[in-house]
Amino acid sequence: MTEPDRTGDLDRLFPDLHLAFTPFRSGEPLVVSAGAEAARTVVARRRRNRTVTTAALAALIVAVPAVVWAAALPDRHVPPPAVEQTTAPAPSPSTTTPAAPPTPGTPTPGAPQLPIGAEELRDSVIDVPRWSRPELRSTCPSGPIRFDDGQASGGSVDIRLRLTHLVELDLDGDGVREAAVRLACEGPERDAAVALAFDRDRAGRIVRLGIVLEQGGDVAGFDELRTAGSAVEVRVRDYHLEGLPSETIRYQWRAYSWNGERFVQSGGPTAFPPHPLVTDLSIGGEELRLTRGEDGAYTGTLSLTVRNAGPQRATAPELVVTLPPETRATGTGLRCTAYAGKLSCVRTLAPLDAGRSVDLIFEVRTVVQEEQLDLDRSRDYSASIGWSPYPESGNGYEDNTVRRRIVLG
Ligand SMILES: [Ca+2]
Ligand SMILES: [Ca+2]
Repeated sequence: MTEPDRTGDLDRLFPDLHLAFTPFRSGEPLVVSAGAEAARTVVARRRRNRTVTTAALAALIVAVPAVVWAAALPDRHVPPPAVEQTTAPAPSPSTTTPAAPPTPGTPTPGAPQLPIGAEELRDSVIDVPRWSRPELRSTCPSGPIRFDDGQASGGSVDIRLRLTHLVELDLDGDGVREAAVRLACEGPERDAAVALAFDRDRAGRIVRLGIVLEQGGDVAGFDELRTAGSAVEVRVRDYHLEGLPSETIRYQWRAYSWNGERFVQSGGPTAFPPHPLVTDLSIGGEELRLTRGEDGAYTGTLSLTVRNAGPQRATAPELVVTLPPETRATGTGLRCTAYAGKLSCVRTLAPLDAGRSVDLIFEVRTVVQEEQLDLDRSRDYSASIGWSPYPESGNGYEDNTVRRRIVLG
């Protein structure tokens, strides 16, 4: 039985995997420091309001259940849930903090702080934080941006910002709902997201309270938000969705809470355990020397070493070798195709256990007359190893390709 010719997939194999995953594994901290000045203002205001309103407004308690507005944002014509007001018993003296005198120039305390609703947030100006990944900054805008129906132009026809998965909850325990939302920067080669929380400033305007979570570290992405008490729970995944078998991607719910200064993880796992389908392969090779034979052809031996640093057994590592088009390569299991001005060869290796290495040898031979050899061109070969379609973690791809000189002598 003839093996299927997969050489047409060469361009897709390792370079694309590398490109697809490296941007989501930049090693940046999971929780980006928020601590905006607005947040401090809000907290200070909240302290004052709580002090005063506990005594003055003991009869009014705004009982607000945490509301999750599921997967897609709700139809904007659906009104937000009504705020239910109930009469509560007067607080006992022991829990009542004496009212502080109002600060001159500040709004008269006593007016209940309005919760933030989905409809309002979807049609407001949002202070989009600067994207922490440098490669996003040129395409994904930041700063104050007006959203219309949950969307905003990204400054380019191909880029748009979109609000999804809005949740309403009382982040700071003052009895009034704040809001958190997933903000995505979408476009070609772009799938970035940040979860943001919002509150109101003293004038009642919506301000960004902090960054709940941004993609980075072991979080390749996240696609859902929900509430758990005063925490925002985020469903994170360990790999990008594109180009991978769905069973490869794992999900976790991680909880983040506002500590008065910033969001910190308050629940759920803090890391993904080693992936059963991900291991760290690497490849090494030396300069390829071709010597002239009696028939005028140049020949040489290409020696490569493939290693598996673990932690898993790679059941079918795939080798890709790229050579100049004037050459042919032969060796066990090697299948070569000349196209696009180069010779590309692939070989599927035998299973390689963690901690083991294998040496590979191929014969390389020129197939044109010496005068046809383009000696002015850069003469390199490259060899890459991968366990397609499974990605490597972190910066694991950095040692998966070797490029060396070819020397005619
Ligand atoms: Ca609150
Ligand atoms: Ca590697």
